[in-house]
Amino acid sequence: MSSASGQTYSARASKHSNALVKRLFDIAELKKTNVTVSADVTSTMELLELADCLGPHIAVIKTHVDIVSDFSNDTVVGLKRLAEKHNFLIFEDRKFIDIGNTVQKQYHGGALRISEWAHIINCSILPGGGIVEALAQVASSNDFHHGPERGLLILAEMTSKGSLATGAYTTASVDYAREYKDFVIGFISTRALTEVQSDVTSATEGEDFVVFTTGVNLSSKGDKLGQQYQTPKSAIERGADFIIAGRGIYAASDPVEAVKRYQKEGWDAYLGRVARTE
Ligand code: S5P
Repeated sequence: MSSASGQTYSARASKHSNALVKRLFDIAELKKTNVTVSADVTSTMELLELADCLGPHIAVIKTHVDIVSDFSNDTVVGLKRLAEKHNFLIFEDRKFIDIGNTVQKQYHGGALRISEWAHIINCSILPGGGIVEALAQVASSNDFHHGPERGLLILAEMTSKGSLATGAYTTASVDYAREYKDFVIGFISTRALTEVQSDVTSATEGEDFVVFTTGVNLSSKGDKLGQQYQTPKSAIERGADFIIAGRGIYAASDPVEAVKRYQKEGWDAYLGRVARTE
């Protein structure tokens, strides 16, 4: 596990050079939560209701706005308002995976205009480093200085059965993160990756990438379509800084009671990890 994993969120915030990561760690510490809810619902009303009732207990809301059947400017305005009200960040899980010229248009324009409202996005590095360069160019463009602070997570591993995001792909994810470390804030992965051995790059002093782990569920081991789950505790012990849970929270009979359980289990596991490193 990376050395950063053993430190508190506030210690990491105080040393981090990236303003968005500082803010993320500050939110975690202030609200005592490392939960990202994956709000995979299909209408604006459901999305905003979830964001409002879960808001006090989450650090980040993860969206798939392309599954929201009535997506419009109201969806974005509502989400932004709730992000301010409850102090959480917005992560659009669009998983960009194309040539640079295409992803620039997908990030910036189209019907979704993701760069105008999402603090965090993610991409696969299957197309090579050009995808990261292209997204970084959009994020730093002068056209967007009015938008939110922005950062990228590299999809370095996947939780689905038979995933090909392993081995050389995962190592290359770490290499690209290091190459573009001003824009890449971390990884979607099932574990801390900074000790991955690479022939191309090595960790720099104080390297601190944020690990978001999906496939987290307290009561299920997986679904019929290949999803594979671990618990919040196991995810944090393997190096997750933020746990991402979808159906375990939003599909529970009482999502607020559920999010509180994920919050407590995630936070206790984090405190345990930090205490063991002291
Ligand atoms: O490897 C991955 C990467 C992601 S981003 N596995 C995943 O499940 N995800 C996303 O996390 C997926 O798209 C979904 O939005 C969420 C998991 O949802 P759950 O209902 O299975 O917790």
